[in-house]
Amino acid sequence: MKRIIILFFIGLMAVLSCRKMQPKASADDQILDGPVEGLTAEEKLQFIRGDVAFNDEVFTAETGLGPLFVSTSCGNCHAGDGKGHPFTTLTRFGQTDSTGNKFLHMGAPQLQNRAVINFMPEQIPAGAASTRLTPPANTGMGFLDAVSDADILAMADPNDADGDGISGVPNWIHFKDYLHERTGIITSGGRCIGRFGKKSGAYDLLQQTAGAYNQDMGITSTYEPYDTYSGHEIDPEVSNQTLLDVVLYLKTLKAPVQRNIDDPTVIKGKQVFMQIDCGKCHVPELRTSASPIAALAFKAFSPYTDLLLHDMGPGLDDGYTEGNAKTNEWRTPALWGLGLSKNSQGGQYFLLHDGRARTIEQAIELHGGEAKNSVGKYFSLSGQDKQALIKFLESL
Ligand code: HEC
Ligand code: HEC
Ligand SMILES: [Ca+2]
Ligand SMILES: [Ca+2]
Ligand SMILES: [Ca+2]
Repeated sequence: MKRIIILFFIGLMAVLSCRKMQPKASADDQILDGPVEGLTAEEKLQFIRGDVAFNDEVFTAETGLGPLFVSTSCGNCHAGDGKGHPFTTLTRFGQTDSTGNKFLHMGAPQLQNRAVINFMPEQIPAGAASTRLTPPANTGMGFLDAVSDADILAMADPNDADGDGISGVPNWIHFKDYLHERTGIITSGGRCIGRFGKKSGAYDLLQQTAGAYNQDMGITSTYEPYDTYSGHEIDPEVSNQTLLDVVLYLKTLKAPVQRNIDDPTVIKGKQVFMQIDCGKCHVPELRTSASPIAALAFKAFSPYTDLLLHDMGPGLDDGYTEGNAKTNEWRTPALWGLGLSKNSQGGQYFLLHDGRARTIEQAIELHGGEAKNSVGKYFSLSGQDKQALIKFLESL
């Protein structure tokens, strides 16, 4: 079985890398791995270096892998920069309420289920809650990164003042001292607003990247210097230059291109989407603020997210908290690229945080909590309107 899985991935990679090599732009709207337009020559070079580090650099014990790790490269989990398959989930464990994680001394929160030779992989301790997360797509991250804190906060409605049943909140996370890049950072009680990760556990792409090197591959950096096994501070195993190349690569990966935008059914589907309040969380358009990358500054873009946490009801409760995010809370995922996710998920959809939904319809039907009213409206749509909605979602 393992071998079949590996062959499947090799096949998948081959397909994805052939696509990348196709010279003509006709398939451009099918591909996620490409830079945004308008980069400087220097940014383009850095993008390429970051692409190589992200996709091609496979770590071994000799180059610092582990000793405890989950996978050997970023690209292993984020193949083609699209959504990952449930074969490549991350497991986190421990925290069951926001008072803290009592399993920290047992390797929580992240499970490193693999180890280099002579080391024992971690196991989930008895009594700990655990969650399994599928890898999200990495596209258009720079746009999301350049939205101002103030704009995110403006979308929040913690006490549901407008009475529509939706009360998005930011995840207030602990501020790490190396996080300085954004201008206009809003803090509260020493915490800042998280926006990356399924529970918004990371403030920016530097934190996400340094954390992934450390926790997913056991690769230390000056930002995250602690060894996954001993917990001791050790010399960096990835240079700051490479890490920042990867951050720039993530920032400048283009946003997915919507397809069939002139199709009347797609246009109708978007109307339905807005009518039944999907767009209250999956906000169709956001704007970036200032950015050191000129191509990203002050741009309107269409991610279909508010970057806020929502109570999604008991069905999607994973029993695990992160920062201020409760067990039933998830950050609204961007819907751009949704229709392309099958390409990187082996020809089938695996949607929601753990990949449990195998169709778009199922993903909608599993919404609860704050999305209850919206899903109620979905269930009372005519068959034709439902089809239009799905067709619109597939065009994203
Ligand atoms: C073992 C599989 C795995 C590996 C290896 C991995 N990731 Fe991820 N990645 C994930 C999962 C799962 C998530 C969702 C985590 C979460 O929600 O907190 C994620 C989240 C992310 C996000 C946030 C996306 C979003 O929508 O908010 C970024 C960016 C990212 N990874 C980049 C990287 C980089 C860079 C590397 C290599 C240094 C890497 N990942 C290695 C599985 C992986
Ligand atoms: C209250 C906010 C809210 C509303 C309203 C809402 N969603 Fe969502 N949606 C979310 C959150 C949060 C998730 C992630 C849940 C999870 O991963 O468990 C999600 C997930 C999804 C997904 C899966 C995406 C993926 O990448 O796995 C789709 C598709 C989706 N929503 C479509 C819709 C549609 C269509 C509507 C309108 C009928 C809608 N949503 C209404 C918050 C909302
Ligand atoms: Ca190491
Ligand atoms: Ca661990
Ligand atoms: Ca509200």
